[in-house]
Amino acid sequence: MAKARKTAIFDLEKTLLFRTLFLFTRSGELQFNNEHKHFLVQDNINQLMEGVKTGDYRSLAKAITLVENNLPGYEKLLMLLEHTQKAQVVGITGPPGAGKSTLVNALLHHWVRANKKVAVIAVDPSSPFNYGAILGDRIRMSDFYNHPNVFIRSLATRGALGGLNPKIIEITDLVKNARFDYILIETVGVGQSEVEIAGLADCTVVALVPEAGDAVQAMKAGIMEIANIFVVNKADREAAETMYRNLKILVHERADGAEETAVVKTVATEQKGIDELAAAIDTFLAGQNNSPEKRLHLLVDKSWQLMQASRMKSTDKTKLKETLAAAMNEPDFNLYTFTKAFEEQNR
Ligand SMILES: Nc1nc2c(ncn2[C@@H]2O[C@H](COP(=O)(O)OP(=O)(O)O)[C@@H](O)[C@H]2O)c(=O)[nH]1
Ligand SMILES: [Mg+2]
Repeated sequence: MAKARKTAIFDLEKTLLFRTLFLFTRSGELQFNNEHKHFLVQDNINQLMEGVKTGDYRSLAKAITLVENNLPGYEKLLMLLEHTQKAQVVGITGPPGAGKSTLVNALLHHWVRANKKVAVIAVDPSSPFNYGAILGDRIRMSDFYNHPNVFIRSLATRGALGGLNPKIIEITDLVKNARFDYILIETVGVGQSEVEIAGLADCTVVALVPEAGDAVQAMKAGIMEIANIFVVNKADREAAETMYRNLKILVHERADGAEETAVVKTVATEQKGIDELAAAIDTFLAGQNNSPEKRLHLLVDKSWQLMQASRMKSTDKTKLKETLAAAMNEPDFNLYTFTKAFEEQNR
């Protein structure tokens, strides 16, 4: 009897301990939930947009949350966006471990010193800028979490094709309205994402490391298409010089007499080569021809993607998987009949 009671008390204590721990670790989410309620109660989308446009980071963070999660009012918010923004969107992509996050941090140092306002959107799941990272890591990896000229937001990829957040177009437009000089988007290069980031960014920087020589050969064609600037990071390593020379040959061959793609050597951890990189970015941005045709092409692309996303909104991939798992073993299974039926049932 006594033993049973003791166990019961112990269980209660354990439960309380876990509850407290749970609440503690999830406090970020709790706050986030309160924000949801806040939206629902006040429905002050106009006010929120005003906040975004005056550069209030809290408003911007809330607005991104609203759009990222399709919360009530997000469509209205998007329709309030203006298209006269000056922010330049710079994409940084490359394989995991190339030093993209470190480069972002180094560029922040450079631009903040020049009194620029910079937003960072990190879609790299392993980025130290990512929410998931423990606090200590975030503090160690970025010197700018509380800097007035810097806004940092990380986004989950949410299994989107190509490793970008499915709402990246909308979120980038939102951040553009908050009057930054630069918007840096860090994405890990996984096949498609380099291509997608190239459509989104005004300038795409591809970060590579000396050891990536073979990888470059393998993905040469695709990567040459999208890179506006190559960075050979970790130039403190021996193989950097070879990598640099090989890249120079590649860009020279490709240019065929026209302007060559810049190749910059950096040691991001030591802030080396960052002035050159920032200069290369500005040179590229200044030399870009913003022809009406190019703009039209990009807008068509964006609009197309938005429509696609909106049409697929009611399609739940988990449910698709479950339904398919049951159907695929039927002797008369046919993917086309199945898909049509699934579509009709889930309209
Ligand atoms: N030796 C050296 N290490 C670097 C350099 N830049 C980044 N690193 C290190 O490489 C690792 C991966 O960097 P990170 O920025 O997280 O790479 P990401 O995955 O591309 O974002 C970290 O341990 C960095 O400290 C560099 O220029 N030289
Ligand atoms: Mg990273």
